[in-house]
Amino acid sequence: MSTFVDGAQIHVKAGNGGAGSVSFRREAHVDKGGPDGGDGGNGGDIWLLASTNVSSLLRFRDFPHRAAENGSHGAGKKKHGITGKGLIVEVPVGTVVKGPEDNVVADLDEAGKKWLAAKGGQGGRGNTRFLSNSKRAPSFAEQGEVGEEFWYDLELKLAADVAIIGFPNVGKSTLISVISAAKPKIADYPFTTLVPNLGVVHVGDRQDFSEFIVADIPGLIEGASEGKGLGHEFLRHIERAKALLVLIDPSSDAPLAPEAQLTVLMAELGAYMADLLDRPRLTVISKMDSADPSVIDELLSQGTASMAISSATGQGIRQLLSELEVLVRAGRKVEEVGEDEIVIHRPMPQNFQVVRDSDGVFRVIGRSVERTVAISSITTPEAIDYIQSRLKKLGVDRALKRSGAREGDEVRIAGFSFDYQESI
Ligand SMILES: Nc1nc2c(ncn2[C@@H]2O[C@H](COP(=O)(O)OP(=O)(O)OP(=O)(O)O)[C@@H](O)[C@H]2O)c(=O)[nH]1
Ligand SMILES: [Mg+2]
Repeated sequence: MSTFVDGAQIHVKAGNGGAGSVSFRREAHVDKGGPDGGDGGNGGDIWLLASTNVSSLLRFRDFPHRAAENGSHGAGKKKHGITGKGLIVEVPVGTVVKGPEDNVVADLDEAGKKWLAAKGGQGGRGNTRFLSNSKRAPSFAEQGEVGEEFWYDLELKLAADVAIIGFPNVGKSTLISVISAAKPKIADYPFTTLVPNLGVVHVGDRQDFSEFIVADIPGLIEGASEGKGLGHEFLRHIERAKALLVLIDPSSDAPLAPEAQLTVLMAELGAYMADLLDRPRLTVISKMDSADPSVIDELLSQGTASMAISSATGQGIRQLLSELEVLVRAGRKVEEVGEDEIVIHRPMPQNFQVVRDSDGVFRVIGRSVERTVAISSITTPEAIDYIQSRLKKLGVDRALKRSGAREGDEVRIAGFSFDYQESI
């Protein structure tokens, strides 16, 4: 519908991988059996999922942090650690995710679209994995990899699920102020509302909840479809609403009788856009506290409206919300037909990079190299040998040389610091 933009930040922390274990078999008569340290479990991933259960980014503003579980550590007897539980974070359909440079990294524009926001760290390999002909008793294992951690900006162009329609002064703004956190201007004269107000309505409890967005728009009058009153401008905001809530003023001082209000409103909607008349719709009597109960009974029994409410006393509001929820769900179902779940993976950079800091230190950045140095007992000569030969294989030596590293220069990889040696 409109240009209302909801924004929030989310912080995601995927689970760390568990550490690999250093362990040796205990066998009778053998001093030290073969290595039997199991691998650490992988950390849980965090995914964002476009879901129609949520309509706004409000929850992230209150609490932006989301974390997945860590993998557990490996153990002796080749026991592998348990994979950390991943997390699926539901976001409203239409959420755009932006990275640190304001670049769009995901556009979750269809229900069921999923995006990997933070990858869990891989579990470290246990010492069993380092067994070779030359290394019969490897005394080191890998640390688990640290899970990815990011801040993202979330943006959502809000579209109303329900548009409240009615004559000026019928109580549209009062209603939205009662069912949502919206605080529109309310006054006892027509055309108080000049621009639409959106409000997020929560139904249900924490575990089983749903949300939908309601738009309070300026009042409509006869001729609105031709531009009278606040006219056209605001009918536009009704176009994409999934359901319509029509409010009728039953009081004797209303400018038109209830049936006539309904007739005029329907005629204006139809004249503006014929298929608005096919939209799921609920017609409700407003301000029931201020009207003669017999008038209300009559309107209900003759089918002019299906229920009555009072924003002043709260009568009928709970029932109204559950009826609206049903309408919104039905409207959303129609939209979702035929959609399959689409999974988008974010490619992880596998290469490494050598950068020179202002203090002259060479830093090597990249997943594969950082993983290599993540060995638990990096102090054993054996582990250092392993790291050196592995870094050489990955081409780190050559890359450092090309970047101008000289004998004795400091090289840092993921928090470890080495002296560069030409010969390694
Ligand atoms: N007694 C009673 N008065 C109500 C109720 N709801 C709204 N009103 C009053 O009706 C008047 C108009 O309310 P608004 O909510 O501003 O009406 P609106 O439909 O948004 O009006 P416009 O923005 O001009 O189209 C205000 O004086 C409200 O206090 C109700 O349930 N009972
Ligand atoms: Mg209003």
